[in-house]
Amino acid sequence: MLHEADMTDRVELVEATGTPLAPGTMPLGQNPLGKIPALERADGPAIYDSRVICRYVDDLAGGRFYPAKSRLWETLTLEATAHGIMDAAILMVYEGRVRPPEKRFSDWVEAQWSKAVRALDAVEARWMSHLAGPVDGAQIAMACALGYLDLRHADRDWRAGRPALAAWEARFAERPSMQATKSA
Ligand SMILES: N[C@@H](CCC(=O)N[C@@H](CS)C(=O)NCC(=O)O)C(=O)O
Repeated sequence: MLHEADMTDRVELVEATGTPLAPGTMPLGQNPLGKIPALERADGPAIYDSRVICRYVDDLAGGRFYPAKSRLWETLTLEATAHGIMDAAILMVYEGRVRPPEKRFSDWVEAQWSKAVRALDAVEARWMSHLAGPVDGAQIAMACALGYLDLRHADRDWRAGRPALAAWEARFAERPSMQATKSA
């Protein structure tokens, strides 16, 4: 969102790592939930949760990425869908990375993946016309969620059976914002 809004020069990025069990360098002072991202502001308290931060950045940049009603409700619902995919994908990662092997619960991991599958199928079936419209917060969130699936769950092959979404992602991934923030 910072890249799309042309605001990168107004923000300093600070690295943070941690998990629910070991918060490490997570910004606990800025976000009591111990999660990233959080945004420190010169003119007020820190704000957190990427949806809140995106709205804030968009507001500063002129409000291009959250359209007027009634499209706004679509944008927010599709954005929430992307966040749901990411939340499920992150919980799957934590199950493998944080939980001791003898306590891992594969049914629970698969249940999380089922959420992602249903959401991806819904996007393929019902949301392609929205994705074809003007770039908005939902499209940015969806592209990030798909990028995260490629990074952490490539073996699940989210593109299989979803040609429209796969084609959309390939085009969106060419945007300079996505190129500049590609996960290695
Ligand atoms: N809804 C939040 C989710 C953020 C999130 O889950 N961030 C992960 C990134 S690794 C995190 O900070 N996890 C640490 C934890 O859950 O303790 C957002 O969009 O900002």
